[in-house]
Parts: sequence; C-alpha cells; structure tokens
Amino acid sequence: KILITGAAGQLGVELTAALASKYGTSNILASDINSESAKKFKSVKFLTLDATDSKHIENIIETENITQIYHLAAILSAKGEDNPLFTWDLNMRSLLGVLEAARKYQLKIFWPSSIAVFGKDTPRTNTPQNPAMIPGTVYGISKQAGEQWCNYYAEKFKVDVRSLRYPGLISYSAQPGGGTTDYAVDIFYKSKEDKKYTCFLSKETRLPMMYMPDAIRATLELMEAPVSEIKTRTSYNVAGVSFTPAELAEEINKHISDFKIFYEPDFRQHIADSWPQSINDEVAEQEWGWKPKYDLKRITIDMLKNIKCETY
Ligand code: VAH
Repeated sequence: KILITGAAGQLGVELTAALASKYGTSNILASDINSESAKKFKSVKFLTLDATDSKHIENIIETENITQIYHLAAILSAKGEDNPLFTWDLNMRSLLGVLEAARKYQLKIFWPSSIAVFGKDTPRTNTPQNPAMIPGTVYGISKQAGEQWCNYYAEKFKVDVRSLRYPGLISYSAQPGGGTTDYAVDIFYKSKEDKKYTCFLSKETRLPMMYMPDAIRATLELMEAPVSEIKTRTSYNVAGVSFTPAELAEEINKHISDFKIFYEPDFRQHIADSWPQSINDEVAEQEWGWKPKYDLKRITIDMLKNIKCETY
C-alpha cells in the first residue's frame, strides 16, 4: 500500500491518480496538510497529515500497512525565499522522518529532487549528472542536502529510495504554487482568459521543462525498474524540453493569434539565472531507459485543449 504526502499539489494530484489506476484505489492513501484538499480525491482515501509529524506517519504506516511512500510535500523555490528557515525545516525534517521510517519498516521511497540543486558554478547547458553544485535558493539547498541523505540511507541502511531531479512541470489538472517555473503554466490560463500575460521572467530566459505525462511516466518507470539498474541514489537528471518565454508565446500565437506577452522580471529572474538551460540525462537513459516524448509543440496543443478556465 502506498502513502503519498503533498498529494494535493501539482505533481501529487496526477501521481495519485496514476498510482491509483496502476495499483488499484484501495492500495493508495493520499495525504496533505490542507484538509480542504480532501475534495480533490473522490475514489482514493484521504488523510490530513503534516509531513513533519513523524509519529503520525509511523502510526499510519502501522495501521494502514504502508509499504511505499511518495514523499512530495515541500515548499518550492520562490515561496521558500520568503522564510528560509521555515522552508529548510519543513523540507528537511519531513524527508528525514520519511527516511527513518523507511529504515525502520523497510519501505520503498520516492522523493522528488529538482534542477534547483544546481547553481551559478554549474555548466548551464547540457548540465551533467554530477557537476559542481552550489544552489542559490533555500529550496535548492534543501533538495541538494536531501539528495545526500537519500544516498546515505541507501548506502548505509540499504533503503530503496529513488529520486528524479524534475525540471519545471507543466500540467492542467492542478496548478503549481510558489515556483520559479510557474510562468509556463500561468501563461496558458492567461492566454485563454485575457489574451495577454505579463511574465515575471525575461523573454530570453531558457529553462528546462517537462510535460506532466512525461514526468508521471518517468516516475513510474524509475520506481518499477529492477533494483540492480538503480545505481544512482542521489537523484537522476531527467530532461524534457527547454524553451524561453518568447518561444512559448510564439507557439501559443500559432493557436491564439491575438495573444500578447509582456515582460516584468522580478526576484524570480535571479533564481532562474542560476539554473541550467538544458539537462544531460544520459545516466537515466543508460541505467533505466528514460526517454521524453513531449516537445513544445505537443505540450502547447495539449494544454490549450485541456485547461479549463472559468471565464472561457
Ligand atoms: C520551482 N518548479 O520552480 C520548481 C522546480 C525546476 C524548479 O523544482 O521551484
């Protein structure tokens, strides 16, 4: 049975649905700190859970016979800068609690890392698996440190913990919150609602992104791979597609010709400038066969077809 923390988030909503359809709804337990989120889960059991409450997690593991945890709860890059110590505490304490529980109860763990682990001294194009990493955000520091803890628990206690360094995720089911790559989701809503969008990053800011179906498939493929194939226990680079706000706007213009984009970069520009522009994922490809499927053209068509806007 699988417990998902942060299940109401952008990734959690879709991963919960994918896991439920793969393993059956009765084998899935969704949880989130926000009790209001319960309504997002109709067929799957939902629990209100503060992911830093390790006692509560252990209690759930015992009463529900949990064998795997997808620990998704975290504060993202932009929001994290508002309160660095709180972000560090939440992101790290929740991960350490989950890793300790995994050691004690022999659980299999999925934990998302991010391209935010990289920093200004990292090569920005075709970023390799293990370059220099000095992250510039507290979110990035927590993901970088988290990767080391995952590797430590895997090496020292043989915990089967697996991780991906997601790029910015694009999806229409649930919106992201507090990230630097959020513009690539917001822009689709605004293009349909208002025919205009003011972007908080500059037009030439190239960032790695991934469409949610690719991200879900990467996660499931990683988790299903035989243990002998998983040689990287920090976290895997995974690439999808890389583009700038101007290139995305141009692609949207092919479908909504009167859509206009404006640029007003804010503090998030500084964060984006410290991240890679493109990712080298050959280690993931070699070890468990990762290959992305969605390019910018397909993402744009699918997003415009599927997003639901209140005013549209
Ligand atoms: C963020 N979407 O913007 C996240 C992500 C690629 C960065 O981890 O904070």
